[in-house]
Amino acid sequence: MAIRKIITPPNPLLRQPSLKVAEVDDTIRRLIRDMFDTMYDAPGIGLAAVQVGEPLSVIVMDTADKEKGEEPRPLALINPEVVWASEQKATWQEGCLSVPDIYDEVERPMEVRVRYLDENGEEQERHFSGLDAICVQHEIDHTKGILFIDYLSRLKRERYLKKVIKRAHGRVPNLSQT
Ligand code: GNR
Ligand code: NI
Repeated sequence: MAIRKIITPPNPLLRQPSLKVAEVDDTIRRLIRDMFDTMYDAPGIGLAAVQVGEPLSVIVMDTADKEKGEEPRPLALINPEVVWASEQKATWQEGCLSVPDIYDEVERPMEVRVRYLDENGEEQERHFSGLDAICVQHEIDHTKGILFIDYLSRLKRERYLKKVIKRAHGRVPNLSQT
C-alpha cells in the first residue's frame, strides 16, 4: 500500500496539462497501484495522476457503490481521449479530492466514448454512461489542467478557491494563478 498525498490549490501542477505516456511500463503500473490505494483510501470514485503530483496522462476510477453491496470495478486509463460525446447533457453534483468539501452542479455530455491504453499498453475504446461518464470526463479534465469549478461562474469559483486555500494555508494569496 502506498497512499500518496493529494494536492490542492494553489499548487500550479493542477493547472498543468499532463504529458502523454510514451510507454506503459512497470513504473506506470506502480503509479496506477498507488493511485488506486490513494483513491480507495480517500475515498473517491476517480483520481488523475496529476492529483498525486505526477503530471502524466493516467487516470483511475471505480464508481461501484460498496454500501449497495456492489463488487469493485477498478478501471485504469492511460492517455484517455474523448472520441465521441452525446448531444444530450446531464447535470450532476460534483466534488473533487483536490477541491475538498466543495460540491456544485456541473452540466456535461451524458454519454461519451473514450479511447485509451490499458495497463498492458493495448489500445481500447469504451462507452461510458451515468456516473461513469461524469467521472471519466472529470478525470480527463484533470489531465488538461481543468477543475470542475471552472464550469461555474467566476464569483463561485473564486469563492470556492478562497475557501479551500484558506482552510489549508490559513490565508489567501492572489487568486490569479489558481
Ligand atoms: O470522488 C469523486 N467524486 C466525484 C463525484 C462527482 C463527480 C466527480 C467526482 S470525481 C471525485 C474524485 C476526484 O476528484 N477525481 O479527480
Ligand atoms: Ni477531481
